[in-house]
Amino acid sequence: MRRKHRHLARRALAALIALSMPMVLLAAEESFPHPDTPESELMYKGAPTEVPAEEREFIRTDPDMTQAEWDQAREIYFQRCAGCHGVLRKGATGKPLTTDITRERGLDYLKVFINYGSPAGMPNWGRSGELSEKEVDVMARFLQHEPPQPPEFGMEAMRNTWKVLVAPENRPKEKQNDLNLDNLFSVTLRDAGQIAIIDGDSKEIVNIIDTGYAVHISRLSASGRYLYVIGRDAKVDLIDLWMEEPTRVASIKIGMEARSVETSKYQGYEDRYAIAGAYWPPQFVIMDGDTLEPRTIVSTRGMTVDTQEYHPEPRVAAIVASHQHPEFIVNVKETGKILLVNYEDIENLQVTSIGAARFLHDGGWDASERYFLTAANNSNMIAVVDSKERELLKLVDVGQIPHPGRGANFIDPEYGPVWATGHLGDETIVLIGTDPTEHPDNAWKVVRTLKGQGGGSLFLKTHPESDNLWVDTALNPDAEISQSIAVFDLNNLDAGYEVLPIAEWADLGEGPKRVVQPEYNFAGDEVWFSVWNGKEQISALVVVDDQSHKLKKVIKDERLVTPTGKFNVYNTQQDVY
Ligand code: DHE
Repeated sequence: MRRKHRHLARRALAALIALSMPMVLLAAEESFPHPDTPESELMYKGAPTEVPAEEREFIRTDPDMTQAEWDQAREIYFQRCAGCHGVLRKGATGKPLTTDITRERGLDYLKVFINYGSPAGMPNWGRSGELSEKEVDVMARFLQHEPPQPPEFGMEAMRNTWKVLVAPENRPKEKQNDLNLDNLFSVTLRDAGQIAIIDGDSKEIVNIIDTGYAVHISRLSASGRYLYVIGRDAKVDLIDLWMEEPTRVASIKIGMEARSVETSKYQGYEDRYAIAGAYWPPQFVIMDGDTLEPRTIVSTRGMTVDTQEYHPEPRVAAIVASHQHPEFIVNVKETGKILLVNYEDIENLQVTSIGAARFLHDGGWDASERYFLTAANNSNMIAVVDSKERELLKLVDVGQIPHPGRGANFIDPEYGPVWATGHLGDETIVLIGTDPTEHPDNAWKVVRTLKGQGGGSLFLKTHPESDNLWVDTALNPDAEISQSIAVFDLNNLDAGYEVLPIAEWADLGEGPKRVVQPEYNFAGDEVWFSVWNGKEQISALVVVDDQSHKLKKVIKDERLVTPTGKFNVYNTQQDVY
């Protein structure tokens, strides 16, 4: 058993190195026996915190490090440690590392800790060989200094980065291309800092557009004309799909690190506003939808939901646009609060704060688009918000580290309408009842638990026209599992799942070839998967026929570097999932 574990660990490690996610090295062999932190979760925290060196102003408070050591340590900290311990070291999913604690522990203790890790999930950086003896020593000294704080990023900084490349008055008055916009896909090319626009009908690449560093997600304006893309470097790009060739028409940087962007969807406000949430500084900004002109910035610093202590860097995670009120719904991760941000009068902004649970991350709507279901991932809960009544309905206990993406809505033959999530930490897929009117006994309860291929699941998807539920296991350490997909028959959930070898179908040769994020086409009769390989390796998109489960097309092109998220225009615009 232990040997198998090690073997898987080795394979996972090799795969992730190839995916150029430095932090994943924490998943080195010796750290896997840690009982409380699933391997897949350690991998998921893998992406570096990207605060460009020139934008960091550090204050050194003690003289016992040379400038070179200081620079090296802060780089290592931001790349490897900040994701768990927080930029300010006040603790997030990892423990606080403030100087009152680190100085009391002292140099030797810290060195042992960094070398050997802990059962609570701290990786064994030294033993795994990821940090040299010298680097462990530098880090142990660095941690006893006051944390260097990256600068704030207020209105002046934002405006300095804001560019309107094509003014609204110079844009087309009607669509200038023959593209079937409803079936267009925006595909994240993660390590290239680009997106690919792909025609879902012909499966041809329409064009490749440069965006931010390690692009994260795309979202659509309510009309479907404007595409918004955000990078981890907090750069937002606005793309006009009506141009002859979809082109960037505005861009802005809204901070130094970010993951989420959304647009106003309430009747009368279509395409009016965009909102982007930052990890650093902890804030969100409301912008004009057609130019990205920043209008109002709101800090998310504040008290945690449970202990009611101040948290200095609660990051903004998922944001959705309410269909019931002119509001954005903003997940604030570390404080565990869900903010309802009313955009009727952004000069006199009204923000309602709903206490949910810590570690809010991703989530989506139920099929009626009234209830927002969102993961409080390290709390192992799904929070349910009634966006009409503007209140928290329930915190539902689920499996270990739920990760729904936006989730999947369908009708369970026995329990009625449900919304489903998979988990990073275990193999389960839970179905939560979402119909308090016709099925009140099942509402906001786990009505069914399916067993999938394994942990490390990031995304699952179905479509109103489909009878299938597709579940990825992209971060499972077993290559066979991470490179394939499980598909459940929604009419016969007890039958288990079929496994399709998506990566094998792509026939790419070497590399980790993780199969990630199912996404439907407009008609709901095709499912697209990314086969996410290393930056220097060949990746692909694989299109599968939803009904027959047969391979329809492999889209292979040297420009498709590390494809991950795919966003069908219509489904994203209409919140169909
Ligand atoms: Fe994501 C969504 C944060 C790593 C692919 N990711 C999100 C959202 C957040 C988030 C807050 C929800 C946005 C919204 O709905 O408004 N992601 C983070 C991280 O903090 C984390 C763990 C580490 C990091 O440093 O970024 C992380 N994410 C990843 C990846 O490694 C993935 C698999 C590959 C990649 O491209 O980086 C990845 N995240 C995605 C995708 C979505 C996403 C594809 C959108 C899913 C959807 O269907 O909407």
